[in-house]
Amino acid sequence: MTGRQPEQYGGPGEPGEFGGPADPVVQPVPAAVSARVDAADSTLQNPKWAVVALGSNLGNRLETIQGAVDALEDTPGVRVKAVSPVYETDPWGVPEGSQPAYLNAVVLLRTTLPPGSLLERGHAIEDAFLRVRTERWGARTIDVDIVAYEGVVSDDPELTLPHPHAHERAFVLVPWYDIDPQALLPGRGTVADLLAAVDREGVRPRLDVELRLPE
Ligand code: A4P
Ligand code: MG
Repeated sequence: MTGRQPEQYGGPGEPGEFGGPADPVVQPVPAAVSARVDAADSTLQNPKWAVVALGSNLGNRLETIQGAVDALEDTPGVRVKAVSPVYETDPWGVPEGSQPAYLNAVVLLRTTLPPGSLLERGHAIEDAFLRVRTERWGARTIDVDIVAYEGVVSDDPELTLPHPHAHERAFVLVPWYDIDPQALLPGRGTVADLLAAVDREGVRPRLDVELRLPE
């Protein structure tokens, strides 16, 4: 008998059309693998809410914040749903007069990215706008902070959720309340209640400028 026998290829299948090896019989996918695939699939089909705070106190502040909003919208798996009014704010956490004033705004996103990937994208946007890190709370062209990601609570220093200072910062709470008066900061309460407890002085609306919601 000439030619190769199917057994040579280790499986019960026929050899390929051109005499090549036949693929072995496909085994059922293990349940653990199916569960992982289903979990990933459900994240992709169930976008989550995220709240991102943007701040700038160097360079063309408004243009940079708009650039960051556009870059978020250009991110696969991210949709910008709302953009807050813009506020001119006194620098927080540093001696008075040591830094220029900030422009601050908050955006609401729907995203299929997990929190860590959203943070990575935020860092990439900071790098793209030549953010330089020399000191903590130093002046910067842009800061992209994840204020909250659905109900996720985490004390991981790489990504603390909600942002550890959001509840005490009027420059985050005021613009957030503007675009979502019912908002809740996980573990802290309603933004409306938190807002009533903070000093809003030093957070001034800039009615003369506006951010565009990307189309
Ligand atoms: N990180 C942990 N959790 C988060 C989060 N939820 N979102 C980590 C973003 N980053 C988070 O941040 C340091 C590290 O924090 C990152 O590596 C990240 O993995 P950074 O941006 O490199 O440094 P930073 O911004 O100087 O420090 P920090 O502690 O993040 O400062 P904040 O809280 O961002 O505050 N005053 C006014 N008026 N307006 C402002 O926008 N911003 C700041 C910066 C200070 N004062 C301000 C403003
Ligand atoms: Mg930051």
